Amino acid sequence: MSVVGFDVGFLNCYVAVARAGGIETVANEYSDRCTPACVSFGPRNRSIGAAAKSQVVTNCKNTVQGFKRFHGRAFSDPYIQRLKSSLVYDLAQMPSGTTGIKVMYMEEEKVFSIEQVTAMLLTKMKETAEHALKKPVADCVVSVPCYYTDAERRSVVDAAQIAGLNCLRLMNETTAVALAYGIYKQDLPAPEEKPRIVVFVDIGHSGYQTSVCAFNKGKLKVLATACDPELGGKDFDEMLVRHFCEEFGKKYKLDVKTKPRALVRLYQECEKLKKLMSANSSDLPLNIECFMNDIDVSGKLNRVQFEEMCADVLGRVEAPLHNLMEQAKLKKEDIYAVEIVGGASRIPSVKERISRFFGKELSTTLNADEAVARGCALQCAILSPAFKVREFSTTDAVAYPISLKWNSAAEEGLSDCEVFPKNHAAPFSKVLTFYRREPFSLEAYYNTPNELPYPDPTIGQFVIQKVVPQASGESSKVKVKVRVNIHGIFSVSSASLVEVQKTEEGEEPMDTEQQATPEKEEEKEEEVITSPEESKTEKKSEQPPQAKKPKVKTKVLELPIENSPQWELAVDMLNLFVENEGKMIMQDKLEKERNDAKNYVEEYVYDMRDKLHGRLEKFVSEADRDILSLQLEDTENWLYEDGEDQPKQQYIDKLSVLKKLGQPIQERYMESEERPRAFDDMGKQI
Ligand code: ATP
Ligand code: K
Ligand code: MG
Repeated sequence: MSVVGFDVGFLNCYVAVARAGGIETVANEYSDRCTPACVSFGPRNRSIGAAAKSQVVTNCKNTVQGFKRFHGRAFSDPYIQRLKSSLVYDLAQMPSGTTGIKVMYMEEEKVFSIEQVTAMLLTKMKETAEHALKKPVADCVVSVPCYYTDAERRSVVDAAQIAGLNCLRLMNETTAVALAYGIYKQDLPAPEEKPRIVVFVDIGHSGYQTSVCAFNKGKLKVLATACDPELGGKDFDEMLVRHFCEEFGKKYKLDVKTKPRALVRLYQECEKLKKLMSANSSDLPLNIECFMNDIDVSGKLNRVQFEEMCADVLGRVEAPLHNLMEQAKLKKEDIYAVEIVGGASRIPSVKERISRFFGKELSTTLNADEAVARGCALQCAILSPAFKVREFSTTDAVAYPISLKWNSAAEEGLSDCEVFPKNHAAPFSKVLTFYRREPFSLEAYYNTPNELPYPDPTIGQFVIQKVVPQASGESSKVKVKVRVNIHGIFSVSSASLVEVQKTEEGEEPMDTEQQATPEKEEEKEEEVITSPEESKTEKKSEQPPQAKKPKVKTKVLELPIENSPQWELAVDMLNLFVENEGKMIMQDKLEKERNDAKNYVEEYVYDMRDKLHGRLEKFVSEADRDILSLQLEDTENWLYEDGEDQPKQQYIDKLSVLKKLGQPIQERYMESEERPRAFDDMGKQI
């Protein structure tokens, strides 16, 4: 059992693991705890993370980044269509209508679904975790923005599965931060006392999330969340890029937007400049050599100018804070602390605005980059039976109100009911009662379309099958359980038909009442009356028979449900993606081995050439040395020509030919090195 937390950021990803010593953010193969959310496709393999990021300029059309917001979206979604033209790589429509990424991979044009691309990133992060833990990793908790809708969440769960991960919980990023904050606090109010109220702000590269949580000893409850999914570090970069495009246009007559490669470099330099600006208010230079058409460009900027050009972006910082406080019906005095995380929270003017809003100093007690991953690892530890960790319960909040609508039998037309209002506790189940003679369908949807980050408010269609009337011909009572699960995903989790059976005097009763399948996780549950019309029916059909005949037995029949959530990845596609990811992992491994084999040849050539004229000189005849030298030179030339791109075995063979000549020389050298030492040892023995 593994205990791992993954923060899948828009730009930066982090992996945290639980070990005996506690929670630890672990480094990747470059000794960096940050792994760029970047995947690059090549003629022979994929590169993921830092290796991919280094190809952003050289292989720009096949290097994808900034794909976190493509989950659960139709290709026709305005967000995708708007972004499409500004991306350096291509997007394409998947057969299902969702968004795919079009690249050249293995010398062929390929379209990968967003689930596959995120799975690739997760594969890399999984390897990082496995390397740190020195064992296979499957169980994990993965972070998502708290404003993610159902379709986005399901898409990420699928991505985890494609990467061979078992996602125990999708955790809202701000909630992960809240857990990382609360679990170590020794001085939280007792359960019966007034809770401590803390605001969390996470401003990353793509999105701005805020939440307000109530803490008591051993638990936290998210009271409300408010976000701007379109506000983050990238918007500041965008302003800088726009500024320098204009400036370089005037100064050097360059149309930067026409050259993807130049544009990518400008984005990189602007991001660096923005970061420097956080620590420095004086004029800062921006220089790029050979930027376009062999021209070196330069410019400069200071913080005051930067803030001026970002005034509109900065102006959006306060709205979610207002919204948050309004939803939670809290006053600024109620707030114990405001904890901020996320890379863009380091921008001084962002901090100032948040601080001014609350009228207090901001707390930065958490690691701004790693808190999300750490919170996820903590949650994974809590969920894992293999790991002992302080009990801490986390109740999250529903981000968008969820309604159900259905065809009403009693009245003509549609009826609907809000089953989960905004900020309703989650995970949570509710049982709805219907009276029906035949199968019926429920449609779940978000009832505040204006708040949604995408145009279609549909969550999914759920058909309750095999509904039949009672033997008497009356409608059957059908209990439908709906829930928002541990990932924050809505589903119709079960349905049952209550069959009324009359038993004759003296006759053995039929089956006793069966219980609906018990929930795996401990989850709060509640009965809801679907509508006044339904409850009227309830009285009508249930009371009279019960009053007359006490000898009535009921039997509960589980009913099959046909689930069609919006943008669901079909099972056969999912399986195919799992299989393909496995193949690509294998291909990357083979390519790595091939490259390693080539590198060994190269290393051997350089190493031997040096040594033949150095410490090995005395151990080889001139004639042999000339032969080997010639061989080494030939091999070097071969490596740059025909040998540049050969199967692994070719390199192994080349190396063994060289070694056949080199090995005896090295052995003679070793022997002579060992001799005096052996002599010394003998001396000691005597
Ligand atoms: P998201 O949370 O939107 O998925 P992310 O988690 O990848 O994105 P973070 O790693 O939290 O994002 O933050 C990255 C952003 O923070 C980038 O825009 C980066 O330039 C910015 N950033 C990092 N350090 C600084 C700094 N010192 N000053 C200004 N901005 C910074
Ligand atoms: K991050
Ligand atoms: Mg983040």
